[in-house]
Amino acid sequence: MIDAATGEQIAGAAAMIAAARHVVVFTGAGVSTESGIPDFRSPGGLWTRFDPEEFTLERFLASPETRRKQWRFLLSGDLLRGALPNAAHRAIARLEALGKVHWVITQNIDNLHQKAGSDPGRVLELHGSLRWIRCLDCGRRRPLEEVLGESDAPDEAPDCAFCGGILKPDVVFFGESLPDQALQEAVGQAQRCDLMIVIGSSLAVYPAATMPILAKRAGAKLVVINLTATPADPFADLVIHAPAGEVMTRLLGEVEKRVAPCV
Ligand code: CNA
Repeated sequence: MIDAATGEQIAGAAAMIAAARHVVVFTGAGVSTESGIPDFRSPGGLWTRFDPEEFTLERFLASPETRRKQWRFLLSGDLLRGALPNAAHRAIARLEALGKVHWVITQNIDNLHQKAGSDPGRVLELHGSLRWIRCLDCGRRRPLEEVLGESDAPDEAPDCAFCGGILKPDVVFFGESLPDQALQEAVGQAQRCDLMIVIGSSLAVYPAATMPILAKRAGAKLVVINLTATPADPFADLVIHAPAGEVMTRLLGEVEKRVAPCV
């Protein structure tokens, strides 16, 4: 339930969106928890169940056993593949349709912004996407579903059908660089926007977490919507500590009143 004070904060955020000319949304795992995908750092999050040390490129390459473990983790129980967008993803897509969100920069690998209707050409995936698989030997990039469709044992870290090389989910592991093009574009958008809205990120993972700092330094206003405190709270213009789905639904309603008034 949104209390009166939070309702006022949301109305304030809506006024900022209505007044802004170039709005960038920056999302993290917290925007997808309401779709049933655990985040990393909340209680019960993925790091309480898996060891982050396992998810380095070095470990992935080290042995078939660690590769199998990582494939199982990424595909476990259709956790990410079967997930559906929630109210927050849908509200972001609707704000885009209203011309009030221009780009989405996401750390997520779950494809839920695109599934909710955000223009795929305007979603920058800083940590890659689980819907793609890349061969580390021949470099071919293919849809996950296609690769899984060819495999008798989808949990078993399949080899490349073309060259027999090692297949890796096209997501950024610890120790890997971020995709250059997405990172450059994200930096450009962060510096160009006049309003950045952070939704569901602890802002603990770098360099992605520099985006709000870059935006603020370039003169943008900053809104943070997150369940818990973040390092950006002290310099944000508005901070809302409440669930993303409820906040974004209410926020969308408030923006619609301002930019598309009933006649
Ligand atoms: P994180 O560090 O786990 O932080 C998530 C934040 O979201 C926390 O501060 C929570 O308090 C907050 N949060 C959780 N639920 C909600 C909610 N319903 N409403 C509002 N806030 C909420 O995750 P970050 O994204 O900051 O860290 C970056 C990592 C997480 C990236 O490398 C991602 O690839 C990675 N990740 C992605 C997914 C996904 O694709 N859905 C899932 C888990 C982890």
